[in-house]
Amino acid sequence: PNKPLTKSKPNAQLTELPSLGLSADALALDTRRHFTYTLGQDKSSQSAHYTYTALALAVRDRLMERWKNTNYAYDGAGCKRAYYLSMEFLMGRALGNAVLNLGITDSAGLALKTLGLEMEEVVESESDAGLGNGGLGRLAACFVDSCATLKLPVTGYGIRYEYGMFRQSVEDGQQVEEPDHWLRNGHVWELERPELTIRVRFGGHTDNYGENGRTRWVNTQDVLAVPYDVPIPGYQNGTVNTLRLWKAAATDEFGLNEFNAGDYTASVRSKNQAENITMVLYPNDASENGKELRLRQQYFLASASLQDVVRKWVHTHGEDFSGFAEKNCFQLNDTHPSIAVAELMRLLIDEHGLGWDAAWAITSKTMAYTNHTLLPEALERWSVRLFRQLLPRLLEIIFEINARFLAEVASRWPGDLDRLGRMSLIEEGYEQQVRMAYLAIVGSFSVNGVAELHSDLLKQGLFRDFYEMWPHKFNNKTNGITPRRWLASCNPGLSALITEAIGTGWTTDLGQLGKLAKYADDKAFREQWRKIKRANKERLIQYKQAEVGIVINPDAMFDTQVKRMHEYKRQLLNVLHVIHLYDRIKRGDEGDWTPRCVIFGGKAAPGYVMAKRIIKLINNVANVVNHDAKVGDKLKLAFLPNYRVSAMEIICPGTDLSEQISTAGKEASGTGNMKFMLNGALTIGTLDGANIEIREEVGAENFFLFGLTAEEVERTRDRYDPWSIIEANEDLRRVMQLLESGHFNQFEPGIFEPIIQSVRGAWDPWMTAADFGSYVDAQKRAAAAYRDPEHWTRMSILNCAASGKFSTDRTIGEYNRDIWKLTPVDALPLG
Ligand code: B1H
Repeated sequence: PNKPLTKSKPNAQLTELPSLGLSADALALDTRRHFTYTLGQDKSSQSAHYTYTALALAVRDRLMERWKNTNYAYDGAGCKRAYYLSMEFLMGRALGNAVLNLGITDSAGLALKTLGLEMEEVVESESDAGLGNGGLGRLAACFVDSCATLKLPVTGYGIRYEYGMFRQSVEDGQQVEEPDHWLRNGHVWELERPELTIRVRFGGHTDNYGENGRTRWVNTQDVLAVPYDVPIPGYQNGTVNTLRLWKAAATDEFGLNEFNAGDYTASVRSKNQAENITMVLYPNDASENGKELRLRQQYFLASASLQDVVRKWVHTHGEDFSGFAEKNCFQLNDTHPSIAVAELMRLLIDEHGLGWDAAWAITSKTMAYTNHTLLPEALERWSVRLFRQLLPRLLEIIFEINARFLAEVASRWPGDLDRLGRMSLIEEGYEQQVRMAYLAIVGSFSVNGVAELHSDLLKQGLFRDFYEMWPHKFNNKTNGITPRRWLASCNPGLSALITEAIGTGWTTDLGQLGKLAKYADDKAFREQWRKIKRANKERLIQYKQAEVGIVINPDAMFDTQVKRMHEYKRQLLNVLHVIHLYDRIKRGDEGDWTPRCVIFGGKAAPGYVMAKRIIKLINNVANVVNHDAKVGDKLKLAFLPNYRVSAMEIICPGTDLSEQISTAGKEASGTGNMKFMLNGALTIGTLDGANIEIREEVGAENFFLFGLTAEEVERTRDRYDPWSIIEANEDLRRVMQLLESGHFNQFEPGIFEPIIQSVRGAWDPWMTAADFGSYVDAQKRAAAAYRDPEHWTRMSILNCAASGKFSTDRTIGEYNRDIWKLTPVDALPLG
């Protein structure tokens, strides 16, 4: 598709256009034009989807001109660039974010009004781009927003999954998964770029040729990678960066053998095989997938993205790679794309003729690795056998990297064979495995964790040997969230009040929220603050009540835990507390009661039996609690199905109490904790991940702390005795009795046995019983605080005021200062 015109040269005439207006009139006119001409609709059209698409196209046009001018500026500056390689980008919806960042929220709303439409309704037509599981994918989405806002030349590279995170429904209290065919109604926020297609190899074998014994990888089965570019607008700064997502397509010769052998249908079948690579997102959060197709996806992403960058380099610099490392940096989002280390070596050596040492000098100055979890079940290992079969050339390179690396270890620690075994990129055993995290560390100049505690634990534990060898590589980058989506866009009421008090600066300089602290003592301000929270709670009820079918009292304390379902996150501890509250009501212990609505949301990996059983428990307890007349308004329990980005945009502004209750040492950072804090919720939490830093910022008196510390968890482990804990705690004993009596599963005998066992088991790695008592105490303190609205509102304001640190603008500023070292570049002004 990139065949140039030879006789005529129309480029300038075709592309030179006056810039598009941002007024309501201009937007309304273009929306009508797209509705009529692009989409072929007329006055009989009833479809909400077409009105959404028409407006989105009008907005997209305005992004397009800025996008072009951003690329001109980057190319013209010849600046250093960074690339964020991630298997997940959990973008959510784009329209509201685009109008906010273009500064046309009001005019777009007005434009729709003149057409008889409401923005709130129109945005609902857009499906979430759910190309991620949870925190790791959403972090990538917040990062690209901040990069564009900071005018940094950063490109996101990811996969255009045909099916994103599955849709969750609840039947009989159980999770049911349905495919998320999010592209079904078209996707206006992407631009296919077939002319930039890249070939990715799989299979085959290697052989040596020429006098110098160069290696080539032959007889491969190639797959095409077609880029789809998504615009990433900065906040009202003229910059539009690029998220480039790869789709797999078959080559023309794919299936040719079968075709020539006369088996046409078999040839088409093998075409499907190629396209399978980008068909579906693996729905496991913080645990390994271990499937061949997953390794294919990882290599596909790494190879296509690196080839894309190298191709562009060669286009401007020829085969001189001496300046490559000074101008390019790849940030690996967890180990998932870490095969990039070996792939860059392959490209430089096999395709561009560099020697090993030159190639290694470039690679190890170009790669940077972020670790997101200490959980052993998430540590990626790929069997050497699978590697040899799928990526034989890459395995050779990994072996060579390992040989040279181990030689270095041996010379540093002569005779320390134990250490060699521990640090080897290849794990020996029944079957040899490649340790992907070690490959990432060895090949990178920077290794970072995602919160202070997490980064410390990496150095002391998982990566201790590597820290000893290369202390300078290790650093911390505490996570953040983008204040554009997570306050300006999702909470217009609070945003307006904040802006009225302290001005608009906070949207790009979140530290300015500190100026709110003095308003905590202003009674009139507190009154307004409370009114807005109350309206957001009404909005939450309105959006979600239908889904849960119960009547919710907006004056109750909204106590929310939304995140992936995982044992280490301890949704179970929260349910045990709900059962305890129910038990208190039933036994008449209702003095000084704070009405509460406990809200859960989250998806369980389809194969994670225990997590699914906990969903079932939540729903069964809800069924009993919500229908008990004696309980009434005192306690409600709701499981909101299909938790996702767009749901959080309604949930976090309407929450009073944020549940961040993981077993200390297990949640690397958390980012939901930050969204709630920014929107004025108080946190009940353990000393885990970024909770520690949240508490530091807001002060101990404005945070409900409970539970063992990470150190105590480790120290207590061998002598953990849940039976005696349960015996000694009457509240917990009664809760366990209710559970064990089958009170919540009268017609489903035994279904909660595995959950009961997990609480009672001395092997319980999450130590739920150990923290129950202090959790109940902290909940009591929260309930008491909530009964004093002036006091609570004060703390709510102080939480928001102290959340400035948790902007991804700060996080990305640190990545840039310490790792990428890019210079911001202004987009060219519009013509
Ligand atoms: C996080 C993952 C993750 N850590 C494997 N690790 C996956 C691992 O599909 N997989 O194979 C998917 C996801 N996700 C999360 O990252 C942490 O648990 C959070 O604590 C952290 O806030 C988030 C962002 O750093």
